[in-house]
Amino acid sequence: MAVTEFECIDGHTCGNPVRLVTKGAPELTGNTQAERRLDFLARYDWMRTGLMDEPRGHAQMSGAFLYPPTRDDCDVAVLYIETSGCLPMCGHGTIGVVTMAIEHGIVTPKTPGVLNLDTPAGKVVAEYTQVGRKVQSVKLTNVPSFLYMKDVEVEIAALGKLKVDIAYGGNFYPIVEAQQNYRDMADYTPAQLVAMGNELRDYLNAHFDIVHPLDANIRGVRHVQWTGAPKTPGSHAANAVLYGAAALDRSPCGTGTSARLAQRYGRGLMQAGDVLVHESIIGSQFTGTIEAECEVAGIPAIIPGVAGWAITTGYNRILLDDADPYVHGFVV
Ligand code: PYC
Repeated sequence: MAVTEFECIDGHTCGNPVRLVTKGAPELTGNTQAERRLDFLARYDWMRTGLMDEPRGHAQMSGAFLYPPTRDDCDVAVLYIETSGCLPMCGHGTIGVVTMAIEHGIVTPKTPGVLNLDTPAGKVVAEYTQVGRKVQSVKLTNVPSFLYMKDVEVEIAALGKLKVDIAYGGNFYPIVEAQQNYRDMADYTPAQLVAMGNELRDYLNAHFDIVHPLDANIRGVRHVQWTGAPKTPGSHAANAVLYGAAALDRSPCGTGTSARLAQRYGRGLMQAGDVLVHESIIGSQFTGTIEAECEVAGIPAIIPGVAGWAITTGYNRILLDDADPYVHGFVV
């Protein structure tokens, strides 16, 4: 019988949890952070389920391990863990990780105020502002993001026929906007958004092979972005993002906001320099910006910026004890 021990800093980004594991990261093989992610999934996914799922975590739980970078232009490498799997990139997670790592002196950036992150999806730059020890805000410059498919016809039991756009912002997102059979996320309970989102995700993964054109290991839909009219002053749009079996992101979702910017750019509704203040299901806000235009395998793309804040809520020493029948977690 073995006990595996982890030390964690717990916190949240605009309401969504972040568990930064500061001790207990397994040694991984791989020349890139993307390769390390595959090694983690093959050998250590039980750590993710043990740390994220019940009874040590919950449906929304999301976190990260830190590693030395695999590339010279980065300060630190991040491995994202979440109830839905090991994400190529996580925006709210990154804002939380940067806040906690800087406040606790876990990483030292070469340039104060800027942390260069080696993520499985590519390089992400985090600029942060600090007053004393406290990080006040973090702005990410995310990986190239693009509209992948437009007006995809789908059908789910609860809503009937829908048309969705699929955009990439570090993960792939079907984006459901107002149309004949869907008006606004506010028309549904959280449980309905979860159930409909699971059905839509399953439909898309069963009918379409959704693959990043430059990295075949980034494939499939894990999240669904329901949209609606914002309620918080200053917001331009609202979303409710499903991930895992039952989680609705309490933040406006960093990679989801990047995907929404890319979708709007791809449809000619936004251009370089434009700003989208995005609001979550609890009314918290990220400021999304189109930082620059680029191309991904010939597809018009953007470099999104996403800004938000995070806070530390506590310190957690977690034991994965083989004597526990639920050591590797469970999902209800
Ligand atoms: O902020 O990118 C994000 C994210 C992904 C899943 C949950 N949050």
